[in-house]
Amino acid sequence: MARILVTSALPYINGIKHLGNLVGSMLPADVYSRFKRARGDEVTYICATDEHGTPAELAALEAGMSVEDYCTQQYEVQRQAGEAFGLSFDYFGRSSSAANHAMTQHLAEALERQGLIEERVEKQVYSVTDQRFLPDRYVEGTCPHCGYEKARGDQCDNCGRLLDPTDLIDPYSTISGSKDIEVRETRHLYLLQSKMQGRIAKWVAARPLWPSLTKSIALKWLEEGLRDRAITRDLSWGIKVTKDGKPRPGFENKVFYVWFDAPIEYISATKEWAQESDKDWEALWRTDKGADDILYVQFMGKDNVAFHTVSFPCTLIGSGEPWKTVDLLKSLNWLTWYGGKFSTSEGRGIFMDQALEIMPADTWRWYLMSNAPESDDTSFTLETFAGAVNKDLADVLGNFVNRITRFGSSKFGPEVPEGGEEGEAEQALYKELDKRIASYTDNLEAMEFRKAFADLRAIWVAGNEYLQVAAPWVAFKTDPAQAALGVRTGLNLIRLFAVLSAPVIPFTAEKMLAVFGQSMKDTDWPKGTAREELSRLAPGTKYTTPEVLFQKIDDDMLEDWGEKFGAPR
Ligand code: B3M
Ligand code: ZN
Repeated sequence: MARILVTSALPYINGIKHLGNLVGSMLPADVYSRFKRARGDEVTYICATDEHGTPAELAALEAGMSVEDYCTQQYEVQRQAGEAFGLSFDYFGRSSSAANHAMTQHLAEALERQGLIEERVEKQVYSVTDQRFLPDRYVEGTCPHCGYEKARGDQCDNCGRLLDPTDLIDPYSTISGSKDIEVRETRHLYLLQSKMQGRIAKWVAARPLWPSLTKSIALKWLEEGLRDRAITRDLSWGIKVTKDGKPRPGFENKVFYVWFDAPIEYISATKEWAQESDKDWEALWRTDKGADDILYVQFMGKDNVAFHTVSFPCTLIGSGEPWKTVDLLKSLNWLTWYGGKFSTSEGRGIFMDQALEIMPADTWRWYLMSNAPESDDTSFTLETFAGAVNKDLADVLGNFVNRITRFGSSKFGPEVPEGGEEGEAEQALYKELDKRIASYTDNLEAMEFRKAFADLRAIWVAGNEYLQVAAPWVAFKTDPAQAALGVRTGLNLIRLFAVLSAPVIPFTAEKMLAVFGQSMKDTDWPKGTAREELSRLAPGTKYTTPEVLFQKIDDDMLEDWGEKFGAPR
């Protein structure tokens, strides 16, 4: 039994997440956690909302709420959406928690003791009208290179050149549109990442298990050379800056940068979870307290990889304390909305709450994971979603369950029937399943989700093909014992399908197991041969006939949804 710590990138607080966010981090982390738990490993899956930074302040302003109240409300919205999607967090915390304040201040002070923090004065754009310093992306103006009028403070989207906000001609605040902006001096804490170059390079080189997308992003940053970065900001909402546990002089109106405190919340949330459930958080995070044999796995979208392969490790390793760092890092590409961008700020795409209003969680989970944006970006369309639901779930899996339970109970009563002799049809089934289950398990282990779920689909198909050949409805007329074997094998397949499918469609898996009065709690991942797995339900086991598992999506529904979500045609 392995001990595994799983974290998924913290969803930002400014509104409910869309399907692209979901498949980019939380959903694959959940599937992996469920798979590992089913195999008997001790998994702790931690997540939280990421609550600091300018976007949170602006979202609260727009909602006409205090930022505290806004975050509390949105936390609850996200927590509920996660639960409705079956995300099996052991703990879902908040980066604004007292625990995270304390841990963030602790780590910053530890870094300072290691000589890795320096106060520096820098110039920054200040909006007099908005009464705030403007992060680069909130300043726009005319590009000095190409004349594009909506160039952002960090980059011109027209000519692609990197910019400094002070390069812009006629700059204005994107918050208010005001041109009443000036450059002011401000003092910040800098984390001296340049001094960490050698240590981080060595640490990255010692992570052989990282997939190529992850590794290439980390190496690119190392090649460019690590740069010192400001870890404080001029904002009021956030974690106060301290020195020796007291407010740091000159930093009274400043807080830590959101990207400094957010990953630290992985630790703080674990600590909160441990306090509530009487567990040992240090055994998960401190290598001097037992965390050296933890497998730590992170999940995130590709835009977050640099922060997790360079910045956060700088914090942990630079502190000089024995923190556990990530072993495996699964990064995902983008899910696009018909080839374009899902967008929270522009409300484009389908959001977690809306998704569940129209179809059950398992249908989305199946579609998203079997089409996970792994090697490339993947385009979401309602049509491909309908295809996955109608073909894979309704025709292949749902229909199988329905057909066999109905036929079996009508001919043999509500118990697994006995009799019949194994022949070629069963042998062929065992052979195919042995191969596929091994491959499926390996692919889940390797977090190759698309491949894994292609295997799972093939496993369901193999069951259907077996029924086609065994044809108990034909055999029944001449050889009821042979028909009983077909039904018994079919019923056992339902149980096996449920166990194998539970990581991705947990709600349906429970319904399938309930047919036999079982639940995921009483089962474990197949260890034996397919033949052994398919004799687990002994003759005489009672069973029921479930409701239709998956409703199909028809053209009218597609049309409605297309309009509702503004799908491009
Ligand atoms: N909140 C993801 C984002 O908003 C960010 C992840 C933090 S993980 C520590 O893009
Ligand atoms: Zn330009």
